[in-house]
Amino acid sequence: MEATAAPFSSIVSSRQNFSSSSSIRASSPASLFLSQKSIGNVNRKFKSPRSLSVRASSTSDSVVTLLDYGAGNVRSIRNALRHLGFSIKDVQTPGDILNADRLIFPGVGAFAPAMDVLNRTGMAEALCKYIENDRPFLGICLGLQLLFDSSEENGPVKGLGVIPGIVGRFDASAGIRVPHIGWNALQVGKDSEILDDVGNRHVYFVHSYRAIPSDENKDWISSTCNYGESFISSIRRGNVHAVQFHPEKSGEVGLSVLRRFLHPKLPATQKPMEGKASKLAKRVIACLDVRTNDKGDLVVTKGDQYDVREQSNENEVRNLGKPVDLAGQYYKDGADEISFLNITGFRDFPLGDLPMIQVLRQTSKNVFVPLTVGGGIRDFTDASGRYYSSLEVAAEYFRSGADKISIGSDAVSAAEEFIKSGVKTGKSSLEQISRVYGNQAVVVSIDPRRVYVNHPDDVPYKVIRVTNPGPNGEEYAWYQCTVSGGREGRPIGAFELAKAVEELGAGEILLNCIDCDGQGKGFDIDLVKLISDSVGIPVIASSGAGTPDHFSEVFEKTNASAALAAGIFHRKEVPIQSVKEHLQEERIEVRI
Ligand code: 1PR
Repeated sequence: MEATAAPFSSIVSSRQNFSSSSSIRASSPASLFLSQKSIGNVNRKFKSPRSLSVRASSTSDSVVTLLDYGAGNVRSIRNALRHLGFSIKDVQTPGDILNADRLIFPGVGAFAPAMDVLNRTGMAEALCKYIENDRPFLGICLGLQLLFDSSEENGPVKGLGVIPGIVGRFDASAGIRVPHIGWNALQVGKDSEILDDVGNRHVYFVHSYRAIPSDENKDWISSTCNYGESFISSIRRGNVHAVQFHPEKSGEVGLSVLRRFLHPKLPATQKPMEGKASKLAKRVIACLDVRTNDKGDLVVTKGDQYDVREQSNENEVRNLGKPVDLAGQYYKDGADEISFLNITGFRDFPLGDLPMIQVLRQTSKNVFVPLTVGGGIRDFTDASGRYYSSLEVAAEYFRSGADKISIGSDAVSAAEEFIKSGVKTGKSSLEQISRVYGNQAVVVSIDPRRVYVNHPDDVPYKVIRVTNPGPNGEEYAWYQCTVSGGREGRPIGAFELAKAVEELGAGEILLNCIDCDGQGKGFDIDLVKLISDSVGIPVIASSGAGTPDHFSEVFEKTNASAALAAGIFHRKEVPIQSVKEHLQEERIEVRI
């Protein structure tokens, strides 16, 4: 049976609660997790871990204890555990840690606030004791990093000190994009057991910080991964495991990692496969543009150059299926990621009638790859005068199963303001959300339109020489950003916007192109090259895919990290697997 008591996160993150807007507005990362007031309450509730002894395993084999301190999306791990037939007991006191039969710690958010919560609540001490006693433990992502001596993330900040070493940031000057987002294969070293089914299959990473192998920690290392350098992707000593990747987001192979942790005696189905060095795989993303049609149903739609209405007398919104069903299908078909864009979010407040929240909750029950949601993320005051911060909107999306949120129109305003003033106010939705949830959780969606010019000096924006001249033989163009679903052009180019949002904290760019959208003639290579060469964060090429060749073209000619398509998948013209197979034939690394 599922524990009925509220999780630890609901005690410590009551400030994140949807009804407490004012407290969130003023929050810093640490204070978001634990206000002074709530620290007092929490501490009063906890007994000292010293007073508790570790008891022998006695509870049901189908219960797993989860340490959730409320900093992000742990819905996915909950869903994965339920999917595997386990029920969850949430940690509420340090004693719950010490008494756990198996403990999963899916660390999310930043190192410093996480350590702050663990130290203040007595959880740090209980965790160390639990691990010292070689009790079954699985740390995930930050749950691995916190085991080390310290981290440079907003630090140095002291960690739990279980494993020797310092967690540092990936070095972007080595020519890699930071954050490390995507699918990599592992080099599996010593017998790790939980990685027995992984072999050379890819698993999903999303992080900017990593621990480096050294003589001091080599006995702990069970696998490494290569991203510009070799870093620690998993550790194992006795019953203590931790992984830098996200098993709950790594599809079937990730579920097998969890299954093996939960059933340690599971016989090996085959000789454990050896991993091999790999490059970060290029991602293939399925995008679902979602809106309510004229009958009031939430549908997946798809436009031609952003016009989503049929060219019939009725002029209705094109209906290509149901969001949850299609997302489930694309997961089974091998999509590396799924994006939901609430395309009328700019006029309908996303938390107004919660349709996207329901879509996320339902989808995340059965889809174990990353989910991004966008549309309407901004500060908002409703008709009754109630103010909602964009942070609240994002928090609700993360709680409902999103791994990343995507900001469109509001990021354009933030970039315009930043370019004009040269000052980072820290108040834009982009800045606030990336500060609290990390920049890897924030995508900026750009909706540019090509504007041809005769001469590079014709406009004060970045102009490029285009491969195909304009209608009047123009050899140059700039890419004008738009807002409100392409309805309004703004005085800022895609190049200027991309540079500005990277500085403001975006972790990734979703680069659409209105001219190419729905045309099936290929991505705008000029645009994708311009932007992916200009920023150090991953760029997702979007708009125009019509054949598998278009995917290999964009990966061969530009530095895009991922390519996204909608129409060809919705209309079943090209299966996702055909795209993957084609990329493999072209020797482009993908997750199969
Ligand atoms: O501005 O923060 O509310 O976000 C609104 C979001 O909705 C933005 O991400 C914006 O791109 C998206 N959006 C708004 N209107 C439309 C529309 O189509 N009328 N969809 C829209 C944009 C573009 C792609 C599309 C690709 C691939 N969709 O995401 O899926 O172009 O299509 P294809 O493969 O069929 O060519 P905010």
